[in-house]
Amino acid sequence: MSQKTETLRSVLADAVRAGRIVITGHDNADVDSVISCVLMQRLLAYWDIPSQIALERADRQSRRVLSRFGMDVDTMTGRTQEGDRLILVDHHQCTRPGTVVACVDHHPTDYPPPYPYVQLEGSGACAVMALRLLQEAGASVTQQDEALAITALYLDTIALRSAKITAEEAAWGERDARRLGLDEDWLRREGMGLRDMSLPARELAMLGRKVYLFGNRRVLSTYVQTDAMTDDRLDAIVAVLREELAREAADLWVYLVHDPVRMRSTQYNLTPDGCVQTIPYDFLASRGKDVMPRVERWMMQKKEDAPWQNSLRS
Ligand SMILES: [Mn+2]
Repeated sequence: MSQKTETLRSVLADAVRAGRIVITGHDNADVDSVISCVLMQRLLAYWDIPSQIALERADRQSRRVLSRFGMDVDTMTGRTQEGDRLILVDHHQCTRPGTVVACVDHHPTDYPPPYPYVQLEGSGACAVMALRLLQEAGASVTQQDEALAITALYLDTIALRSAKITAEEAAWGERDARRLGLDEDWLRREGMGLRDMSLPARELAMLGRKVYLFGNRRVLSTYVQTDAMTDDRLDAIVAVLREELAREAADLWVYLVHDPVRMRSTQYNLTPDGCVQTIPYDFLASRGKDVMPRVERWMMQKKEDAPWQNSLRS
């Protein structure tokens, strides 16, 4: 067992004496969050530490994808309680009742949280970090574990194309998908996740919704993956976002349009004063790696009277 896994094991062995151990992903859990929970629970089972998975809610794609593996995501949702000891995977800001004892995440931050065990790394998928922990702990890793981690990797990196995945990790993912006999066409299709742009603007505006708390500032973010965005659709989506920004009384809404075909992203920052700032990327930007750390820095440093435009230069 590595030093890292030994530290995690002893933190959890202490925690289980204080309360029920609950593993949870981010709100509106995506495939990577769900699979990270499953693999983390495998690790705890290997250590004979009882735990439960309790997601706030799971998104539609995760329901569809996990059912291919014979798993029912609905059995993994549930509430947490004040006395619970929480393990956060695929996020590091706690949004639910309970005391966080450990966090394994791949969303970088300049402001790491002070939990007893914190592992923040720049991996394409958090599920890959969980798979590595299983291996480092000496547990026997099954083909199903590997297949789950590779699936999470494809789906969390726009089919291995996002800027958050290294060339080395992408090559490993592709090689192992082949070795395990996974359906690569299906992985690519699910990973690219191209949306039907005839869907209602409200639906296109609210995909992949996440809430961030940066100091006392509340930031919401959603995104869409498409190669067919038009000015008209974008106007309709922005109108919905303006409404939602006001309704949520948030400080900022970050909307991302990822075009996996042309391999580029555009970021739209909507502020309560009605402005929309557009930031183009000439690559597929990652919300966790390229976008939110910069927004976090901006929000943490922003003076009340600072002009929005000046503070996002980096
Ligand atoms: Mn993730």
